[in-house]
Amino acid sequence: MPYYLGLDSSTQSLSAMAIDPERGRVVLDESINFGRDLPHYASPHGFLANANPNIKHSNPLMWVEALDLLLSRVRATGFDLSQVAAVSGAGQQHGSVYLSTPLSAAGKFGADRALVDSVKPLLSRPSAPIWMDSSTSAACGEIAGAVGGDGVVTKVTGSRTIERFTGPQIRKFYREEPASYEQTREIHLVSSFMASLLVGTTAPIDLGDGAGMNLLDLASGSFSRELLDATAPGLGAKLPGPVPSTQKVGEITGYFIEKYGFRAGTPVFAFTGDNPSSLIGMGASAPGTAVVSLGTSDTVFAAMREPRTDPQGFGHVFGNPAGGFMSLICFANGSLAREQVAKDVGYDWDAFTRAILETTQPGNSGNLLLPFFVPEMTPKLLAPAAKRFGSPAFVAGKEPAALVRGVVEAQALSMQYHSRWIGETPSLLLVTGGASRNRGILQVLADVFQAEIRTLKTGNSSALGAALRAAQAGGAHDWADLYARFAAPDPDLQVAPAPGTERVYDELRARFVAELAKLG
Ligand code: ADP
Ligand code: XUL
Repeated sequence: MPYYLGLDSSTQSLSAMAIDPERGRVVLDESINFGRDLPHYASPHGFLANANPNIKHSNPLMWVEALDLLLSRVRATGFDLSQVAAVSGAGQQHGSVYLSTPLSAAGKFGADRALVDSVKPLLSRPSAPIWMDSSTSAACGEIAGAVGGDGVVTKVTGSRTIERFTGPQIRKFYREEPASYEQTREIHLVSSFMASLLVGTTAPIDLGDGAGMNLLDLASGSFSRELLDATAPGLGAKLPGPVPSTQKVGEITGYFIEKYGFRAGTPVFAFTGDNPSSLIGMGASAPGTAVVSLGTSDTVFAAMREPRTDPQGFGHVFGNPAGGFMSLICFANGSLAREQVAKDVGYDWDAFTRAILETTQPGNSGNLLLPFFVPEMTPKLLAPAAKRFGSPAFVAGKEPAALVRGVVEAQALSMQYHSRWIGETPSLLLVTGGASRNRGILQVLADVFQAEIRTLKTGNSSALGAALRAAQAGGAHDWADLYARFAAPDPDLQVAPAPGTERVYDELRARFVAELAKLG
């Protein structure tokens, strides 16, 4: 005792993890899968179907209902929430929630009814655009144009204007639904929205996640007046924050005390983005360690030694919750692309792994695939481009094992090629996310990056990072101590590059890059 609780509101699930720092133990690890546990939201992968592949929205009420369901499950396990000394959390980045009544003016959530019934009347927009959305190119152009170009946006915010980032998403809403925008009094990121629910009032956006909005001036740590004006009228008044990631944003509200047994006065610390939270959960908040996260999206990130931006325009600078900044590059074709190939060839994950480790060889006998099954942000492709090159049988889609290796090799090549700007040539890569338990994928990463691969025992580094942040901010534990107890690499899992693979992937990389260039 005491325990520290971290919540992670990700694309496909909401998780709760609690730690006991004194004993160095994870004492709670529960999850709600939106598709499986809340099927009435018709979001098998956490987002709503849309005929336009560039539009990806979720119903924010699904996240609200998931919070009630998660906490009732936690209670049902017998876990005593009154032992929780502090809470923090994380959310999928960039997504935005629009409210006609600020949470600070909404009144108390009644414990006599479901949270979702109290929140529903507050929304000014029924759906929330999420990070997978790529429908805002016009808004990006307008914002960049108004402030003197993407060079200026990059200098101020660490990223050029990016379709999935919150500013362009807000501008699109303002342009297409001006009356609803006018009615909107408060706009949240997923992270600050979830924190607001817990404290029953408006919780501010933190600097870690706020940096993914195309609105934050990294140098001053405040929203840029020029970018606010270029995005939508009156926007500054609708955005709470930004605040440092270590800030207390309130105390747990009566609803959760009455319903689930939290202790009155439990502090809640700012929620951040899932990637900044993972940086902490991987024990990687000091420069020198690169992390690959294989979740719904694949990301590569590292704490920054010095300010730098991606000359190709795909990478980003976010706030490091432990102070300073982190670099990140994100790939939309992550787990869902791997799942698509597995489904197409009829393999489960075991067969998928065997296809890589037993049936095929590094370099895939010269077969090469472009892994863009859905619109991609790195490189920017608004239309899918899953092309195959190599033997006639492979091109015809008739070599199941080679297709499996093909998608994983191409994703690893793309990650490595597009993360060169980060300036770390890692000899050690820490890997996390749902797919990090797959030995086949880890071996390909080791071979392509020519780096040793380690994972942590805890697969959900974003939820763990949230629990560690609660412990650091709420319990005066220091990072080094927490990392030693919770973020040490799994001693049983260590994957090294196979001999001879460097040359194989130098050749394949050259072909991959040449095919990418042809996509324009
Ligand atoms: P997110 O946090 O973005 O919701 P997770 O990190 O929880 O995502 O990862 C979920 C994904 O992990 C699933 O979509 C699934 O494709 C993938 N996954 C789970 N187990 C395996 C496995 N053994 N091999 C490869 N991928 C896996
Ligand atoms: C990062 C990004 C995704 C989301 C979802 O820029 O868009 O990684 O945070 O996990």
